[in-house]
Amino acid sequence: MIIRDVIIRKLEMTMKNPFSTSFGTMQTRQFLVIEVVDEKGNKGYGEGVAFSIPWYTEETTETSLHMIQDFLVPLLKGKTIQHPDEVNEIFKSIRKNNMAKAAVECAVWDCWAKRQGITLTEAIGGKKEKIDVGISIGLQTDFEALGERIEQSLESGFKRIKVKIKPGSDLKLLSEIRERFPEVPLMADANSAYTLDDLELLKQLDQFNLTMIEQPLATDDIVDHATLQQQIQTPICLDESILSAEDARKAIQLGSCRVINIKIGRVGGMTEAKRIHDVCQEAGIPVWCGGMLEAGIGRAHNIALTTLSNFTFPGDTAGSASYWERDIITPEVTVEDGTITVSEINGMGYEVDMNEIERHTIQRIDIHF
Ligand code: OSB
Ligand code: MG
Repeated sequence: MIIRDVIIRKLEMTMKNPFSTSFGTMQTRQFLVIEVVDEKGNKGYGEGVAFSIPWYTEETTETSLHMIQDFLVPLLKGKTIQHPDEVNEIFKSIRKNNMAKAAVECAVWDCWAKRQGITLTEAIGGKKEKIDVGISIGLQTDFEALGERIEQSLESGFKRIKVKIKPGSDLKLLSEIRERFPEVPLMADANSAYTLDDLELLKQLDQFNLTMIEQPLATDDIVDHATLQQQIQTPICLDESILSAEDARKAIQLGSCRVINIKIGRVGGMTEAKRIHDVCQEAGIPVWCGGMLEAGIGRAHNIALTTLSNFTFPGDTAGSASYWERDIITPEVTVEDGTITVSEINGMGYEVDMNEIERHTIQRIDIHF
């Protein structure tokens, strides 16, 4: 396969609800859509999940656009690609910028699967026909609002609830949730809002029977997380700290976590996501698929990834309607009884809705080799 054209689009869409975490609130979502076209005319799509502000990782929509246009796409020029795993190797000369890499790499995966006449799920070796999903609920203004959101999510059938916590909005919040929903599979995501100075507070999380606590400490830490895991019963799940299969191996070896959240963008693509899955499976560490408030293309890739066997906890991949008035794919991703049925359509499993994509495009760059 030889890539002949790459179209980079920057889109801006407004989410139905603002989403708040310990690092801030967002409602306007800027993201990239990468379209690749091979020499036979097959097309593939990838979504660049970086936010417009560098609060989750250092990347932004603009930095990933720069990396893709000026460094990553030029590396594909003239290359014959036998298998999409090769893209990870081709991009190795560029340090980090994982979300930029993943956007292009996922487009190549989609294109290659279509060219082979198989689904992306088959292409990566996934086996599930349905995947279990949970929902991540952002920080709310008060417990009333949060309770309402949890209630609605449970009625819709989501398999587990994840809430965001931060200093000042943690123990009391979780105890209120537990009072009203004693049995619900519940987890809390701190997005790095604590340090080991908060050890006494973090120990108290054990009383809430959380399935896990996600990324309590610094984004780049695996040492303090190991110290913390020794002092608490609640399993630690790492998100921000794991950028590669090597990171996963080291974190597991140190005892820094008992679960890993895999996000394709954070780790630089589908190939690296599969590797982390395999490293974890080998070590008996379950994984689940995280979310980046994706539109349909990113969501489709997440669904395919989740079909791998060690994705044993429900992921954050809710349906399109949880985020958007109207998604950029058809059909939209729907959730029934807390599960998504994996598409049998070749490639990523959904058609792109070009009208919707065009409607939200605020910048477009065409590259032809
Ligand atoms: O930490 O998992 C996270 C959203 C934006 C940035 C980071 C995170 C999240 C979520 C929401 O928790 C996941 C989703 O619903 O897509
Ligand atoms: Mg997280």
